[in-house]
Amino acid sequence: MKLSSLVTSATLAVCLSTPALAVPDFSTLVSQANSDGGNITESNFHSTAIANDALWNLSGSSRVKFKAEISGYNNAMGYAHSDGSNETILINEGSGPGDWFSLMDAPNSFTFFLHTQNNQDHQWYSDNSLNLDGLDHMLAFQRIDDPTKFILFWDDQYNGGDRDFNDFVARVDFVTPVFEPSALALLGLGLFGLGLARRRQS
Ligand SMILES: [Ca+2]
Ligand SMILES: [Ca+2]
Ligand SMILES: [Ca+2]
Repeated sequence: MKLSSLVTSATLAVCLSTPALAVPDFSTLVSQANSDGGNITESNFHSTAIANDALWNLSGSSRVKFKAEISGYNNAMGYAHSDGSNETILINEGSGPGDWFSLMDAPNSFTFFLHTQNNQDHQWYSDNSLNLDGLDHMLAFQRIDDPTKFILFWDDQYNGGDRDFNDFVARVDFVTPVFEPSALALLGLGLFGLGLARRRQS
């Protein structure tokens, strides 16, 4: 075996054995955002990210505000239609940390999106299926005293990057995530329907 192919195999083996980077816990996310002026009170939020954060509906006077950014790229955030079209930017890292911006022009069932000014000008969506790398780029944590209020943590790098989820942090008020039944729930519903049909027949 040539040295070059040995090196290639060794590199491949190292790459394959590198474990996926762990997503930081909520405490870490909050303290990092606060080190950049985020001003987030950790105890106000549930510490586990919600499972269904792909699509959202308006609920009252929906609004967003910029919190923090720890990233080498310039990022801006807004919303898009559920298919990723009609992207509209509302906030960026230059937005005043206390300034709210209205989400009221967003359609129902919209996806949040992050525009990353890197060489490729990547667009990341809360709906993972729209992402070029198919990965999760946004975590949403719900306020304990108000289920329509959330804090969003984004990761802006293609293909996983460092998975630090502090590349853009925003608050969002008066929105509700669109419920997406899991595959298991759908299977359960199907079996339930089958059971009903059998009962009717007998
Ligand atoms: Ca970062
Ligand atoms: Ca997500
Ligand atoms: Ca990152």
